[in-house]
Amino acid sequence: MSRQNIGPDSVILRGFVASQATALLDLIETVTRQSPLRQMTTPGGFKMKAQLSNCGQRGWVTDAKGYRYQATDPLTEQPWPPMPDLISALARDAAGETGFADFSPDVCLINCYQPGAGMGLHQDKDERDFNQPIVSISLGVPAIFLFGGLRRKDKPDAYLLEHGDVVVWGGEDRLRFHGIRPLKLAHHPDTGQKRFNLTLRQAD
Ligand code: MD6
Ligand code: FE
Repeated sequence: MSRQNIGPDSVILRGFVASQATALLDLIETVTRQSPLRQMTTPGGFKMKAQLSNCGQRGWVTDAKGYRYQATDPLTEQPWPPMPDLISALARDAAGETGFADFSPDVCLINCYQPGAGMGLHQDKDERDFNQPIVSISLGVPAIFLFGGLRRKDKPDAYLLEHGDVVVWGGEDRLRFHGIRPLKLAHHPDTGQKRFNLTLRQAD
């Protein structure tokens, strides 16, 4: 494992979950059998390019009414699948490693990217307590993560995120704009052409 600081309160922990990656992919498979990956629509009427699902007490959703966290999956009208212990434990360890003690995630957003899919620059600001960090786990095909500033027009830095890498960010970086460049066509032995990203938060 190696550590790369990307901001005053943000780090990339390279390979932090490499030895649990296969187990994590199996858990994603289990969760998404119950709450399938789907493309959601933004309040502005655009279909998101990444497919998403959630596990945990609540899940992040977007539709014509806006962005929010809610306890039920709008597709199944059932509660989201519970967050597997391995996922919450790894997120807590990664946060602790970075100086954020007592991180206790209640939401795990699952994003799935196919070749050509990316995510535009955005801020994560639907959570209640911005003192809590976000932990982000990358699996499968590598992607370029864009990490900007507090203003949309600030030029982002670009970092490669690979299978098993974890990003932890919070503190003064918590509201920085960020995104994912459209995924290049590539192959990973465990995921084929796809990239999965888990983002863990304490939303409530
Ligand atoms: C992704 N991640 O890596 C998209 N947000 O696929 C995010 O939007 C993100 O990685 C907040 C914190 C970490 C992230
Ligand atoms: Fe985000």
